[in-house]
Amino acid sequence: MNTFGHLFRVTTFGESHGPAIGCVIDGCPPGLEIAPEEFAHDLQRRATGKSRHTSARREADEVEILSGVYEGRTTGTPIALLIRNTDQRSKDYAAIAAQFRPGHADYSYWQKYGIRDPRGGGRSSARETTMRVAAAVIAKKWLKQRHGVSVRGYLSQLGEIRPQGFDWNAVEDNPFFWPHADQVPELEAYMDALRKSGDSVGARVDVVAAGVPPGWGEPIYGKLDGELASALMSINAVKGVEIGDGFASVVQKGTQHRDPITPQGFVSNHAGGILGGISTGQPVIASIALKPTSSLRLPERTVDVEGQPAEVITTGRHDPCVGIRATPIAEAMVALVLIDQALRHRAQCGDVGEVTPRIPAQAPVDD
Ligand code: EPS
Repeated sequence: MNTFGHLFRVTTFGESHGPAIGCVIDGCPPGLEIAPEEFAHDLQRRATGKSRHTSARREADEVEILSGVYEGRTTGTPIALLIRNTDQRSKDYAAIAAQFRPGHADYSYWQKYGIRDPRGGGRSSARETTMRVAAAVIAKKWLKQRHGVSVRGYLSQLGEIRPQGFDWNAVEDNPFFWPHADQVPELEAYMDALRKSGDSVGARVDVVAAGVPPGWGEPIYGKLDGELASALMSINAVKGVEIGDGFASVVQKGTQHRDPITPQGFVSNHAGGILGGISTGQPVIASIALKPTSSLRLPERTVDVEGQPAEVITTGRHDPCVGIRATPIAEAMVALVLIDQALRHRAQCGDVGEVTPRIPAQAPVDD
């Protein structure tokens, strides 16, 4: 399955070392202004080669709009976007073409299809996420213009390190998407030591969608949180998804977890902006856990395609922490779910309106 969404449907194609990657977006509302230059900001936020802490591969990631846009506006017909690959170095993968990297999709792809493109991980490469981010540039723009929704993320944990403060303004000013500027030197030193050691580490990313109106999401099988979980879990290396308090809810009492409602506003947001699979009008909050990268230069036991024991060492240009580049990707998946749910809500319930005056997201006082 390479297609995502119901009414705003995105199909991606391409491999990491193939000639190009691309996507087709079907169902985009017509009349939205969009120019090729508008893709650059988010694509550069996600790109490799931007700091010494990520893969050194350098791609221009320039989007060509092949269809669906006329005189700068979407026409409602399929939008095809293409990005040509220019910096493949496939020889790095020759030595492991007949081996499996422990912890990598090499093994499961091979067992499923009986064939794989080993160059750069082929379709299992994080390169594929480029097109999700490109498609979400359109989704984010529509969500902002039509509903005032903003979708922003940040790195909320790197290995054992957690933010000691929070400022949205800090997030875009460092290569980690870290919300506390004072800790950036600590992160740099941590990543430098990790890179020297040859090992990798996991991370956590939080995404906050503010301005989502109440009512988006479909019970029972199209729940907003269910679709967010599926969308976020489809990102390479994601091993866990939480909505709101997530797994912390396990030890909470009901009196702690519920979010009191006053006419002035919700008093807290343990629910992460979703109740019964439907948005409440509070910020939608989702978090993901990303595993440590499996492409390591440190040797490990494996087998070859014949099942014979082997030792694997991965050379090439790899991210010691894929989580560092995951913030724009997580934002993209949240935006793609939101636009799809917004269009579905409009189709079925567009005439309902807001039956009770909207409860503001934040209350000035507690209890
Ligand atoms: C990746 C391995 C590296 C990364 C790549 C993701 O690829 P290569 O070995 O071809 O340099 O550079 O990331 C990207 C190319 C990208 O645009 O995100 C992997 O194994 O997933």
